[in-house]
Amino acid sequence: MKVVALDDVKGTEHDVDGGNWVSRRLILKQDDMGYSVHDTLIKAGTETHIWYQNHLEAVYCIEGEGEVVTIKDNKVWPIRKDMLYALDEHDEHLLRARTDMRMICVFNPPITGKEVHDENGVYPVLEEVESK
Ligand code: 9YT
Repeated sequence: MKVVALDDVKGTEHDVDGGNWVSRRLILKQDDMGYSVHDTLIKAGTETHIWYQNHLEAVYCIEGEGEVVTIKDNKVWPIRKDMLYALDEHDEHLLRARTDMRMICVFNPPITGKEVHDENGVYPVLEEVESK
């Protein structure tokens, strides 16, 4: 069995600053669970363009509020504490944080950590339209 404390991840290579967000990776591919689990803070007032073409992601909001806009239909999905959204169709979307948002994110297949430094794999277009 394994126990991971957020405090043990903070300040390590698994504590990743993505600009609009900070992601603490609690479980990664190398943990052999078949998924990765991240505690992610989305900064208030940011808009992030995300399109995980190679991953499925479920995102459970445990603090704050904002919205997701799915690009294909321009639909706005309000998200607040105690709500989960699942990108079950690799949905290209905009994530807008009205307040700071704290999200528990699960990725299948799991993130290795490498994708973070080479965003072309997981976040192919993130840099083009990162924030407003
Ligand atoms: C909610 C979301 O996808 N934010 C971007 C960061 C990502 N969750 C990550 O790498 O932890």
